[in-house]
This record gives sequence, structure tokens and C-alpha cells, in this order.
Amino acid sequence: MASRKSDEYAVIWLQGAGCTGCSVSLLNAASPSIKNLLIDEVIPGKHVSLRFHPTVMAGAGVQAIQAMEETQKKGGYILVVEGAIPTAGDGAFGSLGEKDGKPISILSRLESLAQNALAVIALGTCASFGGIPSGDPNPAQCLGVDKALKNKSIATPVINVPGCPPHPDWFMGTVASILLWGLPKEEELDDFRRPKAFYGKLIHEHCPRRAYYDEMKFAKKLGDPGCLYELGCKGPITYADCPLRQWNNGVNWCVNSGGMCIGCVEPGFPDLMSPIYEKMASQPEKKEV
Ligand code: FSX
Ligand code: SF4
Ligand code: SF4
Repeated sequence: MASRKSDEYAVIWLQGAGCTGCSVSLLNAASPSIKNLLIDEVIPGKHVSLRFHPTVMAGAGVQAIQAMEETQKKGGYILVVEGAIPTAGDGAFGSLGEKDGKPISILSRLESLAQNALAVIALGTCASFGGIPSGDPNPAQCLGVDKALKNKSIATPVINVPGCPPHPDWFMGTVASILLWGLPKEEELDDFRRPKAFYGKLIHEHCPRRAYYDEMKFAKKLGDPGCLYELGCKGPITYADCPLRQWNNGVNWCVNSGGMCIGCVEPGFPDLMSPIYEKMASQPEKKEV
């Protein structure tokens, strides 16, 4: 059989301040699976070559860092960032590798890796907007990637794929779309640089408990039927396709399993959504359909 060489797209995966839940979510991807993404051609004729990933790579230590830096020199890769960027103390709260016996901060890694990248995918709410590590009082002054790069006037395009954790389809779909059609056009992203394909719909508009809300039938405790609004559901201010796509390979999602939407994909999460289990202070405005 004639061998065919596929186009290779190098990916460097940087981890900042986070819980690695974003990686775990992606490792649980069902279709395509993580094996399909890493070994097969997820798009015919195009292959993703993951050069550096702190959690799953077989290599370690100096050799792994060298492999990453060689890819960095060549440029043109996709930089995936998981976790927020600690900026306090000139980045002293997070490091990756060292030079002359001194740690190299995640902040300076981000700046140098982003400059040679084709694009940056900020995966998860921490990387997109700061997320949990940037919650009050934020002693490490954690920032989202876009903000950290703007502070240094680095103009490499950033695509935000938030969620705490993000749905694997949101990442797979964003990567597949870049391989197929190149970087997303500005009109394909929302005001927070999220792909509208995944973040264009309000949870509340597609929620199976919406009829209860319209009839003002509210659950008084977890486990009750009824709308979860009075228990703290943030679906009325949260944009993601969870009710339609569902999680765990389409098995279930937050509200359907009896828990409220906590607004995990939104800028300002978790502070803006807190107290998580209390009704929002102001009633969301009803929009005409
Ligand atoms: Fe953040 Fe990723 Fe939440 Fe965790 O590392 S988006 S804390 S699920 O996993 O960055
Ligand atoms: Fe569904 Fe929450 Fe909206 Fe109620 S408030 S309809 S539970 S999204
Ligand atoms: Fe996040 Fe809400 Fe979707 Fe649950 S339903 S994953 S809290 S956006």
C-alpha cells in the first residue's frame, strides 16, 4: 500500500495554575477519542503532533524541555494553555524548567512560547479568564492568558475554550476547525473570544426544566422536581451548549442530574457566581424570543 505523508501540526501544551481537570476531561473524550487525536489523522491528511504535555508525555526532565524548545524554535505550532498565569512577583508562583540553576516562570514561558505560535488555545476557565486560581483574594495575581499576553503587547491570536472543566468536544471541535479551515474568523467568536459554535446558546433557553421556570414552579431543595433557579442555578446568565450536547458521551449534564448550572464557562467564575448555592441577587431580564 502506498504510504501517504500527512500534514503535521505541532502542539505544545503548557500548564499553569489549575487542577489538571481540563486534561482529564480531554482524556475522557469519546468520539474522537484521545487516541484518535494523538495517533490517527483526526482530519484526513492532517495529524496532530503533541510535542510537550506535562501530564501525559512519556519523557521527563531536560530531554522533555529540550524537545519543547526545539519545537518553539521552529515556530508555527498551536500553543494550548491549561491553567491561569501567576503574575505576582514577576511570575514567581509557577515555573517550568530552569536556566543556570534558576527556575523559568510560567509567565515568561507563556510570553516566549506565544510569540512563535500560530495561535493560542486557552483551555479551561482558568486559562481563559483566570478562573478559580484568580478568585478573591488572588495572592498569586493569576490572570487569563489573553490578558497576560495583552499586558506584554503580544498579538498572537487567542481562542478561549472555557469550562471548569471544558467539554472535550469543545476542544476537539476547535482544533478540528483550525485544521480544516484555519483560525476562526472574528465573527465566529463571541465577545469573550469563545467559539460561538459551542458557546452561542444560553443554558436557560434549552434547559428541560424551563417550563417549570415559566410557570414559576421552583425546587425548594436538591432532588425536587422544578426549576433550580431559587437554589442558585446560573443557567440564565451562562452561555454553553450543555443541555443539547450533554456530558460523558451524551449521558447527562448538570441540571438534568439534579445539580444547578454554576456558570463554569463565564468570565468572573467563580466570584461572580458566588455564593454558588444561593439565588442570584438580581432577576435576569426576560428576553423576547
Ligand atoms: Fe481550571 Fe484546568 Fe477548572 Fe481544573 O487545569 S478550568 S481548575 S477543571 O482543570 O484549569
Ligand atoms: Fe434550567 Fe436553571 Fe433556567 Fe431553571 S434557572 S430553567 S434549572 S437553566
Ligand atoms: Fe458548566 Fe453550567 Fe455547563 Fe455545568 S451546565 S458544565 S456548570 S456551563
